Amino acid sequence: MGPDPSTDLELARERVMAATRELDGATVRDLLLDALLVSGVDATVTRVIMPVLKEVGDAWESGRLGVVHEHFVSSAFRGVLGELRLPVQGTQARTVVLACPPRELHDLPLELFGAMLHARWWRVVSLGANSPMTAIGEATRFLSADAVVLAGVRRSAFEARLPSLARLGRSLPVFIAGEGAKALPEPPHGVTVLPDDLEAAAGVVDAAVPARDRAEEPAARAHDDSEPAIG
Ligand code: B12
Repeated sequence: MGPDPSTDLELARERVMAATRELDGATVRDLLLDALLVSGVDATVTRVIMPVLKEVGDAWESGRLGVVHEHFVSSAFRGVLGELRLPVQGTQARTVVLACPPRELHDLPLELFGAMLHARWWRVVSLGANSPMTAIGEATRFLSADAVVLAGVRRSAFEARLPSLARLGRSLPVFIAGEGAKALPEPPHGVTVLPDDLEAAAGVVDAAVPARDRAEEPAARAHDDSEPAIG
């Protein structure tokens, strides 16, 4: 019998947390790349990266870890995610724009979500934190994007943007996520609130926009059951 992958991920989580306390970036990177290669993006994000992010966030808030750990973990995770982002090409690739609305700085869960969409063969274009709504609209038009996902912790991040969201929702599927999105009494027409669970949310976005040309392109389906290569 081979090793139990769930035990391995539990161990990886503990070791990533320990390396974070030590500010040991090389070990964090090695552990995460190993987990990604062995267990894939979904499992590594939901079972290792998110729990560590939560633990560091909570510990930072309560003063058990310093601001240094919060900055370190953000930067280390972004570095590893960057290494994953090999270009997704081919006619069946879909394009998603990710962004946080103006004045919203909590972008890390959204970046992790991007990695999960990338693994589902989406070309992910990330505008990051504090993105003007005009820039988000411009990016979706320029890229002929298939979907846009916005995330925010505070309800005000979305509340002040309802007309822009509704306008955007008339031209492509718009998804909003995070505590701020869930706190809206009612999202505008054309805008869907995603569940907290990143895997479930990735399923919702993935199902909303079927991959193009799949039936017509049997040769291009060689990668179908796999994720884009990890660099
Ligand atoms: C790290 C952090 C920051 C970092 C952000 C780093 C980054 N680049 O993301 C920095 C330092 C920038 C920051 C700044 C601020 N923050 Co802050 N921050 C946190 C902290 C400690 C952790 C957040 C985190 O990443 N958690 C880990 C993730 C995994 O969990 P989560 O955020 O709960 O997300 C879950 C779901 O909401 C969902 N989800 C979230 N995003 C997305 C996206 C998608 C696509 C999907 C599908 C799901 C999803 O996934 C998770 C499921 O478990 C929290 C407190 C805490 N302990 O959580 C405060 C917190 C979020 N911050 C808060 C505040 C108020 C601020 C500040 C205004 C000032 C301050 N007091 O610190 C500023 C400015 C914020 C701004 N203008 O946007 C408040 C928000 C309260 C509110 N609802 O209004 C919190 C809750 C702290 C508190 N208790 O007051 N912050």
